[in-house]
Amino acid sequence: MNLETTATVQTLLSTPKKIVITGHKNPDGDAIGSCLGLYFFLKANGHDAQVIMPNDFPDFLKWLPGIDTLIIHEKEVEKSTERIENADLIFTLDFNALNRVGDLQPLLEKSTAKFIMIDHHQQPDAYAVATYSDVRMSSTCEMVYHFIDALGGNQQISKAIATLLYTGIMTDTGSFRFSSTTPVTHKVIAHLLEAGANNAAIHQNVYDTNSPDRMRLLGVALKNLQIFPEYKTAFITLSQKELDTHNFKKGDTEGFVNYALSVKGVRFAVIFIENKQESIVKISLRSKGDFSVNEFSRKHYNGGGHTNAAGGRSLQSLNKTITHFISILPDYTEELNDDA
Ligand SMILES: [Mn+2]
Repeated sequence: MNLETTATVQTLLSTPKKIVITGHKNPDGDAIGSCLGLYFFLKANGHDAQVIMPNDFPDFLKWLPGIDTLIIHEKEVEKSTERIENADLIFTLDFNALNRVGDLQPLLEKSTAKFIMIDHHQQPDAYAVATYSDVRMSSTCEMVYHFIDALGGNQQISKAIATLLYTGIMTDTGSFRFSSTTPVTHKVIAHLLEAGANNAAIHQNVYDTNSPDRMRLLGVALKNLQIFPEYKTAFITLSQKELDTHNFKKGDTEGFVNYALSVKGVRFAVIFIENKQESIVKISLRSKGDFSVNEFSRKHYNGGGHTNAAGGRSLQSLNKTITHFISILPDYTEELNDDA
C-alpha cells in the first residue's frame, strides 16, 4: 500500500467509525477470510465493524472464526440495509466494481459512506476514496495482511486473524502453487503460522469435506471431459440433469475445472455448467502461462477475472455454447501453441 493511501486510511480510522465490510457475490475463501480478518482487526481497534456478504457460501467455509457474526444480505435484508445506511465507512474486499455484489449493489450505490477498496483483480473502478489495488498480489487476504502491517498492527495479528488470512491465501493460490505466490507470500504465511494458524487443520477443514454426492458428480464431470490436443485445451460440461441427479449444492463444482487443467499438455481449461433456473450456462476458465482467460471471457462470455482464472456466462443453451466454443478455438491456435 503506498504512503498516500496509508495516510488517507489512517486519517479515516483515527476516530471510532461505523464500518461495513463486504465481499463479492458467491463469496470464496479469500473474500470471507479477508473480510473477517479485517473485521477482527478493526474491532480490536475500537471500531464498530460488521461483515455483510451478498449471499450464502459453501459449508467448507462455515467453521471459520467469526463466521457467526457475519450477515448474509439475502437472508437478513433489513439488518444489512440498516447497517449499510448507517455506515461511515464501507470496505469492499476482493472485488473492484459494484456490479459484483448482487442485490447489495443499489444499497452501496446509494450510500453516502466513504469507500475503501482492497483488491487484486484487474481494472478497478474509481468509487473509493482509498484504493489499494494490486493485481500482482496472490490474494486479498495477503493484501489485508500488508494493510494491517502498514497501519502498524503487525503485532495485533491474533490466532483468529491468522487463521482467516491463511485460509484465503491458501484457497486463492491453489495451496501456494500458482505463480502469484511470491517469496513475500511465504513470509506472510510464516508469520501467520507463528501467530497461531494451524495449517494442517485449515487444509483439512477446507479440502477434506467432500460429500459422496460431490465425489460422484466429479466422476460424471471427468467422464464428460473433452480434450483438444491441437489447441492444448480441455473442457468439462455438466448439465442441469446431471447436477440434479447428484443433489447438487452450491460449491459442489468448485475446483472441477482444475482437473481439466491438470491433463498433461493442457494450458487452457474450461467448465460449462448449465443453470436452468437462471437460463444461463455458468463458465469458469483457467489457463497456464500467458494465455489470458480474462480477455477470453471478456470477449466471449461477458465476464472476466485474472489472466489465469476467470468466470463468465452464456445465455445460449449448453449445446450451443459448447458448439460455439469449439468453433472459436481455431482463432486461438497460435496463442495457445505459443511457448508453453
Ligand atoms: Mn481473491
